[in-house]
Amino acid sequence: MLRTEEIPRHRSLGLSDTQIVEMYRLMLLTRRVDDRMFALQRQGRAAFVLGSSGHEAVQVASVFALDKEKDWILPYYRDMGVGLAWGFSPLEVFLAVFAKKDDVSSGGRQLPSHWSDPGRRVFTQSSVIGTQFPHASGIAHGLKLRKEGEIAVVYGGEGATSEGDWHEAMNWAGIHDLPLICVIENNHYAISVPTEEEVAGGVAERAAGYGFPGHKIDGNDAFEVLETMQAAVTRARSGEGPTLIEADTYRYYAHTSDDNDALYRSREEVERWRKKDPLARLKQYLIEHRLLSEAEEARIDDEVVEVLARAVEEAEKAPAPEEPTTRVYARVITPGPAATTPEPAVQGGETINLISAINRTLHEIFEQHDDAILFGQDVARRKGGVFKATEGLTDRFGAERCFNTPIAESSIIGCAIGMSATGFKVLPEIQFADYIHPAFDQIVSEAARVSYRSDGRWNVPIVIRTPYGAGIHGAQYHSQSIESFYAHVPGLKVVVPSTPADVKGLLHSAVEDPDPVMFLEPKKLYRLAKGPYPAGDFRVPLGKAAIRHSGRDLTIIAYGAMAHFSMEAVPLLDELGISAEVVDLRTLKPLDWPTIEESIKKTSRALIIHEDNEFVGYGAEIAAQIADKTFEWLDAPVKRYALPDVPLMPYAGPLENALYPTPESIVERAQELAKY
Ligand SMILES: Cc1ncc(C[n+]2csc(CCOP(=O)(O)OP(=O)(O)O)c2C)c(N)n1
Ligand SMILES: [Mg+2]
Repeated sequence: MLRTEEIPRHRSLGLSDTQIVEMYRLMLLTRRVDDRMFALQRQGRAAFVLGSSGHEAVQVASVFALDKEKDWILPYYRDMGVGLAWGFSPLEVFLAVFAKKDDVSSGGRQLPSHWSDPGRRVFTQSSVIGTQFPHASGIAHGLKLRKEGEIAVVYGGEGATSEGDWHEAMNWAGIHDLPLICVIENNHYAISVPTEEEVAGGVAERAAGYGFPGHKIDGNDAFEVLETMQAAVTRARSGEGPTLIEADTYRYYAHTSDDNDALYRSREEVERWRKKDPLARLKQYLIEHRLLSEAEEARIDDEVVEVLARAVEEAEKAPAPEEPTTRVYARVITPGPAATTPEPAVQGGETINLISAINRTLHEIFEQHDDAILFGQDVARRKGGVFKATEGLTDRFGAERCFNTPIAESSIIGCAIGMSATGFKVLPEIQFADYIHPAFDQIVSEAARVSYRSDGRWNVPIVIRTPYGAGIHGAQYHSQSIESFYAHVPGLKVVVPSTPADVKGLLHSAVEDPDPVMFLEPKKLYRLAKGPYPAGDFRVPLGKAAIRHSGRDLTIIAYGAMAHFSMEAVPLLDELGISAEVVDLRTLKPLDWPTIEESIKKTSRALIIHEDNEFVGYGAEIAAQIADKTFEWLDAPVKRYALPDVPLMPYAGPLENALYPTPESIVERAQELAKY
């Protein structure tokens, strides 16, 4: 029996009687949504569903500790209770289940239960396990810089804590004492794999390694969840830093509607967990405290059933989406009209090299955009980057705006994505393109897809700068060309400058663009390419190639260092009586096709040059388009001058020299083509 003087648990945690009954209603609603979704799936009316039954306490109670008017959340696919408690309506839930046009999270482009809504500060989710954690750290970082007391909460399963992204994100959060709470719903399985086969040690214990508290709690006890969350919220809001919460729980349905859980767990095990059912426990509490009469319980039950019936009916009738090709980009760039004459020379301006131009432009960007932030390895303070691109930024603009990161490339990009969601212009630097591969997933699965998968409601205005290419005797891991990996991906824009003026014009344009831009810097040209640096406002639009030299006999299509060397080949070709036109693409995605087309119509011969391997390289696409669209104009086969299938570059000077194109070797190829 209760002692009369004892304060009921919900009141001691600051909840009114109405609020605790509301918590129960939301948990019940969550349970019933699940039952309804799985029934629809079995009837063939919904294609695929993900259950949350069993997880209701950790999901719903955790939200009761938050401020829904200002905090940010990143729920994962199992978080129906988080979604409903945060304010997604049953109608919104079923619009996603039926993949309808008005699905607020994705407009029917993403699986159901993948929550998203900028208006309610819910960042869009992919299905890639673990990628949300760096986003959350980036969001929390942005919120910390904004100093308005908001916090971020990210959810995930225990299986996700094995992903590198999780560790990188926790490390980042620990380094910066971020206002972040990470809630791990440990349901003892990652699909079929039991925890002991996937998690060494424990989840909560891992927080100690990152320098902040980790709590293991009974995730089926709504009060324990609320109490732990409240302490974590207080800690986060007061600037003390992150908290990791591992909530022990269990899921009743199979992993998804596609999974057969009988293959990896027994009915007895499920029944054992049902005895600890979070919903039944809260209901029992309410009854014991005379907060839920039989009549009230029946009324809530009926109301939930009716709300769901109406939501299903309305959602099923709602219109289907119709546009599969829109919102790939926040700003679509349609190249054209064609450039047909060389760009006028830049007037005035001091002659400087490419790396100085990058440094100057970054200073200008920081002056013009108060919200510009740059981070990467060794970029800060006096070091100013291994190539000096970021020299002086920390001193001039402060350590909040230009700072060093751990050697963890996935988090560099993932946190940039998250921080940009809070309104910052983020310029992550990857020290060498050869080391961007750990961030491939964050670039192609996340940054590139955010606009499309959120039906255009989120976008990722980040500029990823990285030095790329060979010719500096950097061997195999300081020489790679990476452009074709990224030019292949819808949602990205890919830029390669080759002159100091273009650095200024393109980098400003990239920062002003609302989409993720890969800004690939040909490091061979850092000191080699010199030219005037335009004064004042100067922009080169993305998606616009430059005719560097006008010619009649053939068109050389190149970019980066190869555009530079092609220009050095021009006078040599002139001496041989060959008039070469040089097209410097500058933007690889989107491609300025009209300029190529006009040039081919004039010269009837195409030589495409890049320092990447030829096979499935960027030149293959250009060659295919030329063959396809200008076939009647051609007088010779389309030629590529690119590198053989060798991991680029070998270290020994003679080996690299044998492979790396030079003005002289370009002349040879051009001569052959001109003769054809
Ligand atoms: C990177 C990645 N690998 C594999 C998968 C396939 N997959 C989807 S859910 C899942 C299990 C996740 O388990 P956990 O994090 O414990 O969350 P739970 O589903 O148990 O709530 C796996 C392996 C994926 N989506 N992403
Ligand atoms: Mg799990």
